[in-house]
Amino acid sequence: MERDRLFQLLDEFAIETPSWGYADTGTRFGKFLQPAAARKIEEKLEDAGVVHKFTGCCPTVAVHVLWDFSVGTSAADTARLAEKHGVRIGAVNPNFFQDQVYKFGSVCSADERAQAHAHRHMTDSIAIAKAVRSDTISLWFADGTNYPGQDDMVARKHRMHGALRQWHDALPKNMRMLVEYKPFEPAFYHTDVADWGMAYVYAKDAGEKAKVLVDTGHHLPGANVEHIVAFLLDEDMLGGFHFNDRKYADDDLTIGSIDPYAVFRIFSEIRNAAELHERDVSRVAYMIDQSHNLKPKVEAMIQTATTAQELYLKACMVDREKLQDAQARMNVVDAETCLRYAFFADVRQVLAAWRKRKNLDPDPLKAYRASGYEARVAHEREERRAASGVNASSSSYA
Ligand code: RM4
Ligand code: MN
Ligand code: MN
Repeated sequence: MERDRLFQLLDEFAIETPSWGYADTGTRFGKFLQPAAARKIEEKLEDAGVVHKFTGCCPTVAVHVLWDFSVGTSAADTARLAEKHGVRIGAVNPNFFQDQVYKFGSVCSADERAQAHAHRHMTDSIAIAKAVRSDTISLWFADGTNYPGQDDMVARKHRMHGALRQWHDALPKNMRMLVEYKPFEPAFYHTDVADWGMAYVYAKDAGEKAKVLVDTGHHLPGANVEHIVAFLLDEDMLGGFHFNDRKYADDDLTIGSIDPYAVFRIFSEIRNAAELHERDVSRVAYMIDQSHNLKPKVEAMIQTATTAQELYLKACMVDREKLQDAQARMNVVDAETCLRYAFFADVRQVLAAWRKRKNLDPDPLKAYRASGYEARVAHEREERRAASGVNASSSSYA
């Protein structure tokens, strides 16, 4: 493929970073704190701005309503703050899992107080999305049960349908809602939106502004995620991604760290849909949902963005004509070789040239390290915390 075309595809490829990826996170066994980690939305946006400054491909930041907004602070001010740091607010993620009232679920719970609480939170979240001029509400439910017989799965399904229909109709015209699925955790017997098929049915039933969100870590082992992606794209039901990698469960590791070929195959199906099946893939939201427990946060995010670019670029380089020809001849080895050839191509030169053209350093991670940002904010943030009397260990999840 010609260099100009590859540059254009890179120009169009944006990946959204999550505010919670800049914060101290951990596992249920504990959390290791980093002096430079962001604790407040101001700091998260500052970090996100730095990631975009060095990579040029992370212009938006996903926010979590409960962790990033508080009563009394104006969401519009938060949007202005983002702009000050050179980024915009992207997907708005309501929180239907942390409040005590959600012990047995949110909209699927038989407890009407939990349902009402979830409805109020969704109304607030839509208002926040409007105020920050976001066009995406991203829904994930921890709803489910832990034991057989605990609740009626069908009654819960009906409750979910009702809520999603109502919310869909409450969305402004240009806003869409993404329905994320997950087969396990925190519910361990059944999850109310367990897989892509259920998410599809709920979204389809709710209306045309609802689409499916594929979190790459939310599948049972062995699932063919690129097939799911190709299928949803062809049905015009793929809303976007939460990218992360995993070895065992919902590990939230860095994209491509365990299996880069799997990410490449996902991107390859997207290019296939665009190039051979005339699908409009421009509204597919590429978002990151990772938890950088051990890595320095900003470094991890730069590594994430550049890895995503590399794998996307490789997928763009698949010779689709050759591939179609091999498929028509039913030559399995030639067809597979087309994918392998692109996957193993060295794209570093092309990426370096694209970055130069955009006045970016060809090596974003090296340039970031040379900037001394981490040491500077570690110092500033520790001082600020000490001055305000906030103890490092008292910070919440994000
Ligand atoms: C879930 C899911 C959601 C994320 C929460 C914190 O497993 O991936 O997208 O917001 O975790
Ligand atoms: Mn997710
Ligand atoms: Mn997850």
